[in-house]
Amino acid sequence: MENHIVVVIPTYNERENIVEMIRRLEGEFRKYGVSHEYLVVDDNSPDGTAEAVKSLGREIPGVNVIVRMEKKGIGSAIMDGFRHALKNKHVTHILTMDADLSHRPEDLRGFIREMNNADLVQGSRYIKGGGTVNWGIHRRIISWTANWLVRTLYHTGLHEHTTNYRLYNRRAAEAVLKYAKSTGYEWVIEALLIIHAHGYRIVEVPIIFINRRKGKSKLGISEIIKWFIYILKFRKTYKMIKKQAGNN
Ligand SMILES: Nc1nc2c(ncn2[C@@H]2O[C@H](COP(=O)(O)OP(=O)(O)O)[C@@H](O)[C@H]2O)c(=O)[nH]1
Ligand SMILES: [Mg+2]
Repeated sequence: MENHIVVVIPTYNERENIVEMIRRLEGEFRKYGVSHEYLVVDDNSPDGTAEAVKSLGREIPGVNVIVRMEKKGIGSAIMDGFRHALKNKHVTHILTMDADLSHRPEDLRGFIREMNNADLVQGSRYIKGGGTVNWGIHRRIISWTANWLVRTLYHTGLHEHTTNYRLYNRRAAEAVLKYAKSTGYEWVIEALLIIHAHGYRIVEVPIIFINRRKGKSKLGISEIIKWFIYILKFRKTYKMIKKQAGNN
């Protein structure tokens, strides 16, 4: 079957970023000639993000937006995007990215290269060729610690588990839909661990993460604390999924 990617982008108040994001992505996709479309999942952003996407959709074919009535978290937005995208049997892959230009469209190259070699291609700041730009020392320490903790507790052998620049194949996305329960930022870790518990193949490709220049981060201190508790508590569920998936 020919590859067809749906790019799922969750947004909350990203009007200043999303249009540039999709335009740049479109330029990259043109280089690779991979069949694709866009699905923005917006939580009724007061800044008019959804309207901006709709008007872009009149110019670029395959730009779609789902508007949810209230802000329900990044994880739940991506899952709604997955549910919607997978209804179409021609969809072989889902690419997830943040709307704020932190995930550079130019880094798409590595994802396309690996798309048929892995169930999940994880964009990684912590392998050769990857990195972060303009990111505060606090966020660096938190990110480094979380990644170290996940790698150590779950023996993933990976360097990055906490950023949303990822390419899922259909069976990986379906596994996540079946098991994921969290709705906020912890979903990003949960999704990866569900795929890992299945014994599916995960490959890292380098990305340069550029901290947002416009708009505000939605990740606050309470989300960060929830994250760490989540990493510790998920171990029981991880074992259960591993068993159910027959991955011993
Ligand atoms: N639909 C939706 N998108 C969200 C929500 N929270 C965050 N996002 C989006 O998720 C992406 C990552 O959020 P961001 O604030 O940049 O997090 P950070 O980069 O970790 O500081 C951005 O595209 C946000 O607009 C939410 O509750 N609903
Ligand atoms: Mg961001």
